[in-house]
Amino acid sequence: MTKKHVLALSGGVGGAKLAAGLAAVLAPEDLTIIVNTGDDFEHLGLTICPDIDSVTYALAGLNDTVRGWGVKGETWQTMAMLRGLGEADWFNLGDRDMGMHIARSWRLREGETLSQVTARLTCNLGIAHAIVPMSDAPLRTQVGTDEGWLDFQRYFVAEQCRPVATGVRFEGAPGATPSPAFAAALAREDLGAIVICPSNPYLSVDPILSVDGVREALAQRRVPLVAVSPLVGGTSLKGPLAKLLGELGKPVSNASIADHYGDLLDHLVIDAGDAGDEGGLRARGLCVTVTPTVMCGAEDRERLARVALTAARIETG
Ligand code: FO1
Repeated sequence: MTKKHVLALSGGVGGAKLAAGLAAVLAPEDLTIIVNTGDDFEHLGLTICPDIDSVTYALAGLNDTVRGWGVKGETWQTMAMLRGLGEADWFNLGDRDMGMHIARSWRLREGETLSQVTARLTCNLGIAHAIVPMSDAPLRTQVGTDEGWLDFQRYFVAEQCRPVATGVRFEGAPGATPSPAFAAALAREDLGAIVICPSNPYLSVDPILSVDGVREALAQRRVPLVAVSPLVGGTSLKGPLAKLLGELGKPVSNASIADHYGDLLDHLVIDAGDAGDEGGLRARGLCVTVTPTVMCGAEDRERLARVALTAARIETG
């Protein structure tokens, strides 16, 4: 049997870009995209799943590439009305995006699991590849700060990552089991590689690794595990990774990314601007590919996907 199935682990914006690249170069039956749900929260009675939305919109070609999240060509009438009504306006819900949150919340309330809802909505948007929540149980990321523990979206959006971070924890773990499709993908006989997309290891990938049994299952699978580093030129392009690393007392370098994934990691793909990190990474026994990792368009996404797959010894044709 050819072991060619790829399991990709993704957070939001940066991860979603590589996930879209992988979907562009792999057939639907050869790819399962597992998405972080630690950022999810209940807001104004709706269930919001920002990373599932980012991956869904990226694969459907609906994503706003300038803002980095949400739907392109968005309008904001709902927000204006909510504001006028005196309701919370710190988290921006676009008019088109609202359709997603309403549909998801409605179907969940009707008794579907998050996996079932996600499969339904992605399929109805014409996406053939499997976008799978890491768990159907709530596992919520919280950031410890000098102002106390904050729920992820409070830290990220309301506070704009300003408080000094002291730690990260996942409410609901242990106790959250992998979603059925995640468990099935981990057990596939034809699993050929695991690709960790360029998402924040602490805030976006760790929640996935914290789902019951996942870290152990990944360690036991004897297939290449390749991570694409989210650092670019010694910093994070968007998001709080560089600030977070500094506040947690870790160097802002790929050594910290490698340290974080530890024994799980076989191969790290790093940005050309961080070529200076290569020697140190190789000295710890890692395989390294140095390549431009900034993804500005479809061509960049597909090229980086092929680089990651080559590192994972997966043929893309
Ligand atoms: N990010 C922001 O910085 N501000 C927002 O108001 C905001 C709203 C939002 C609504 C729906 C959605 O799916 C994502 C949204 N995001 C927003 C992005 C999100 O907070 C983060 O990108 C992820 O949670 C981190 O991966």
